[in-house]
Amino acid sequence: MRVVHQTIRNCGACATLLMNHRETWDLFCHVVDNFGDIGVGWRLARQLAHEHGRNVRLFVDDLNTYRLICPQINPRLAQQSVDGVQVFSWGRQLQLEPGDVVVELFGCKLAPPYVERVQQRGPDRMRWINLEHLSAEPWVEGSHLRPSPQPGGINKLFFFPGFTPATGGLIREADLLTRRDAWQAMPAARRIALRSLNLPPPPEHALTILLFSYARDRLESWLQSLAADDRPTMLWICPGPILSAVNNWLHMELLMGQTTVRGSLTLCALPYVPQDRFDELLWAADICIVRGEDSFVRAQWAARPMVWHIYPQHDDAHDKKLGAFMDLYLKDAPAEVRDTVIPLWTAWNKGLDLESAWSEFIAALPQLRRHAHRWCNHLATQPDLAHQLIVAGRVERSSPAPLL
Ligand code: TRH
Repeated sequence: MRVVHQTIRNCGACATLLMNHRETWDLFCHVVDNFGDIGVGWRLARQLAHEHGRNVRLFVDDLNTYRLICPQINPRLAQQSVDGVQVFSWGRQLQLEPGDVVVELFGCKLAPPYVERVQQRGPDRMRWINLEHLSAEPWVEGSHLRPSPQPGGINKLFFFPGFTPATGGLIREADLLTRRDAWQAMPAARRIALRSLNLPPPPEHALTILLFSYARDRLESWLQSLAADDRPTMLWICPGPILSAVNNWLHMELLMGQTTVRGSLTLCALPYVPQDRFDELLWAADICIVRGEDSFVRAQWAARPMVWHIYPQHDDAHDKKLGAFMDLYLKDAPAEVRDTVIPLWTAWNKGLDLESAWSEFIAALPQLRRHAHRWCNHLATQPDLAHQLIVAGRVERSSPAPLL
């Protein structure tokens, strides 16, 4: 509540709006696979409720997956209040009147009776937004905020997150970078976080790596080289198929919460952790190996050297997306950064041998760290996604041409 009041004090327009009417925002999240869909939905729902004072209703079709990153969720309940957000099972949309703003995440399909009620309310009384996937491709700027006419005269607005001012930006809580800095300035915070996950304290000078990638080929030779290295490495392995790949190399089953050592390499299998704890792991690591969308964005806010394992698509569309992001990320980067990021990210994504690209990357860590900070500070000069979504939810949009 304190955050809400502070935001209200800082934003006259929001204050007027809130005094008159507390808007209800309906967010819809269909969990396709993994955690990215609910990861984005949950993060955004909390920010809209906490910082913007919206009455947020989050409809989710897979509460079991949701619970893994938010343990307060009871998958048996059709309706529950968690951290200031009303969480509904998917089917509850059939019984409820639509809110003032409806946000479909990633083009998920709403139930026809709910859509009919949206159409009945009409364009003057509500907004309908499709929050799209994140991409650094240049066409995103031209498609952001384009309306798509729907039967019943209401437009659906396409909202594209992105990395440039002409896009919808990235999710970033108002206090995120301050919290990160305060946390990193307190060695005790790191110690407590690691201890609470049963992780052994890293030896001095050890390299710490958070591994949250998709499964990939040729992981074994990389693990072998870490084990043979002079410098100790701690590998914090997130649950999922990547752990099975590590287990193949270990010839044993490392269970969640367990640790084992091979030469210079200490391998720790993490349990699922709530999103805020996940952020702390990114802040605690020297290198973040991340994937998909949300962890990829959070690693950028962590301002850490990172490797991005992009979500693989059947038609290889991900190659273009990866290239487009590297172009932006490395545009003003020093040569050592470009020359180490491109080979390692390419090798990681294509399942190639990693050893030479990895050792070059490690040799450039100080420059990579500086670059990660510069990039994070640059991104932070742009308005965050929730703020832009609020604006998109209230502005009359008649001028841009429809998106066909
Ligand atoms: O899990 P992801 O691969 O998710 C997605 C989905 O596959 C989605 O369908 C696809 O559209 C998208 O990628 C591109 O990766 P992502 O996006 O990084 O989401 C992971 C989320 O899970 C993120 O919010 C962090 C959270 N998380 C935790 O909170 N705790 C954990 O222990 C772990 C492992 C993850």
